[in-house]
Amino acid sequence: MEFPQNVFKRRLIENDGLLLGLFVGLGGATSAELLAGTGYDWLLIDGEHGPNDLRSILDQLRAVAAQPVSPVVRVVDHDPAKIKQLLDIGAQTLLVPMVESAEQARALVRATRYPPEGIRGVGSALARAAQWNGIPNYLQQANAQICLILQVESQAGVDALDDILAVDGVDAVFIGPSDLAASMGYLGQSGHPEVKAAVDAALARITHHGVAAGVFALDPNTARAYCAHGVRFAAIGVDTVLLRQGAVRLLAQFKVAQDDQT
Ligand code: 3PY
Ligand code: MG
Repeated sequence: MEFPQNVFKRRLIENDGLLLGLFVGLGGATSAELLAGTGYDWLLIDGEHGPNDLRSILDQLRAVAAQPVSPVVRVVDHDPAKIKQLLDIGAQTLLVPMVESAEQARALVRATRYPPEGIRGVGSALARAAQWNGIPNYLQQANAQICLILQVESQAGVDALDDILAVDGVDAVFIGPSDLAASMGYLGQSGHPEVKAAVDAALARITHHGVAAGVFALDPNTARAYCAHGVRFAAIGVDTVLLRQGAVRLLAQFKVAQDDQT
């Protein structure tokens, strides 16, 4: 059995264009499977805000595995034990929220690597990631296939950005405008000019540092403007938002048509 290559990491390294992604927060395998066939480069299975646990994330990883889309799993916190479980069920690319220091970044790198580089516990006989020891030399190959994305989304994180970027093993840094806005005193106003300027500046710094930059923006014009800073991967939608907007729009359209007839 071959070791599954991390396509997302390879595409970042090879500079394979702008990778467009969608946040998946519905928490179900069927919706994840449906979205996996819609043409996005990557899907974020959201263990931070979505109603997910280890089993629902496992179901979604299985559901998207047959499609040419890269799953990225957002962890709920920095706990190395939870990170270990996600790696063991087969998540290769992790997005870690709320990173605010180089010390946290170093601890996260270590949580995702087997010794001597890190502290990941060894349980490959029990791990889907290793095909339950069906992949020869899984332990020797695993570290190289991990893609670690750190999410900077607070003023403290932005202040520590240069230190975080200098940490070996950080594959990418993703800016979260919603939490950044909140920490800047603009709760619910991620489109505020000062927030946008902070996002612009952070993305430019990440790119300047030679690290892959990522960002989240639901407004297409804002997303395009952010991407001008050399952004390598952007989340441009959320499944829950798309579903709700579609339902509301259909109802409104039907009612307008009905009113026109009367
Ligand atoms: C944020 O904007 O805070 C997010 O976590 C989404 O990227
Ligand atoms: Mg956030």
